[in-house]
Amino acid sequence: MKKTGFVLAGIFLATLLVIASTPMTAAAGPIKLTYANFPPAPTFPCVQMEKWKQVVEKRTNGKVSIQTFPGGTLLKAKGMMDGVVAGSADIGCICMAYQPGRFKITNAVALPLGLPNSEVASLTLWDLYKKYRPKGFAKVKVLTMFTTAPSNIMSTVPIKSLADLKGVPIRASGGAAQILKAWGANRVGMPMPETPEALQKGVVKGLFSSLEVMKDFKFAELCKYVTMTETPVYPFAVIMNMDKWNSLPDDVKKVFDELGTQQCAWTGVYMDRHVKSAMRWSKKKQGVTVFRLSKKGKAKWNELLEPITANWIKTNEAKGLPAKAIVEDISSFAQMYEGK
Ligand code: DTR
Repeated sequence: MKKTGFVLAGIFLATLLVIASTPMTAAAGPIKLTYANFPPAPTFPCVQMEKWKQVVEKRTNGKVSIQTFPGGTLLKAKGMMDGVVAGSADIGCICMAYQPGRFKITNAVALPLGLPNSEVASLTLWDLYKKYRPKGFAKVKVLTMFTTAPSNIMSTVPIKSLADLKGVPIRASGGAAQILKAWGANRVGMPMPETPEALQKGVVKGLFSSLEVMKDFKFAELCKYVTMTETPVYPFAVIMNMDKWNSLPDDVKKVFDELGTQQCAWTGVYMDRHVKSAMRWSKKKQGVTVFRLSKKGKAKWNELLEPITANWIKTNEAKGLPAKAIVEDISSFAQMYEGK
């Protein structure tokens, strides 16, 4: 009996040793990556995330598997960048407007420069990033960038003129804040996921954003009015933890890099189309009224925005940033994508 006990113990120990010494790769299935996003699943940042996941898994022939976390379940809007740097998620999607000081150069696309749609603005932003490689992104691998469609005012009260907008509490973040202030609104700042509650409680009487949210967040149920201002866009980035990126095999890195521009363009095209369908739904099913400013009216609204870009250039040139060149590059890149 004693002998059998020894033999059994020996077999057990030997098995343990074999398990412990088996190289990790032998047991490894696909490379698993987590991808965090802050807004709910039906919104465009998450739609593009699912698209990217699907294409990556297909192009790597199942070598990579992406687990997505929409709705702030892994990281929330303001903690996204630091969370990815720290490795709490391998990949994350950030809205740069929520940390305006951190992403100065790329946030310049949110100046009132008249970028016409998400497709043009997204490709412009991506080129801007590649040209300037801003320090704010030095600690992460940037997988892609894109923007929203131009912003408009969605409100629970009709806003047909600057007089109607005066003092009205409207939610907006980043560069859009200055624009609302210039028009005399009472700007209230918060990330998008907090907006439904603020609208419901009447803390704000509207929001300033791209119009796909009328459907994706069902804002059309509360905001029965839209005032077309058609500026500005909001920039986004998809970032990856640097160590995780460095640990990827070259063929996988190649697939991710190849997708950078494609994902940027895909998201722009998706966003522009989705804004149109969301507005058809809002008008037809929710009885939303859209106000368009007259030519003269629009000129007046735009005139109030002129000092914003001029001031941005002045302040940032003084801080050593090539601010004038950045603004010129944005306009000139966009003109190419517009076919001008
Ligand atoms: N306009 C920005 C960004 C934004 C636009 N659509 C969505 C949807 C989900 C999250 C963010 C955004 C904003 O107002 O926050």
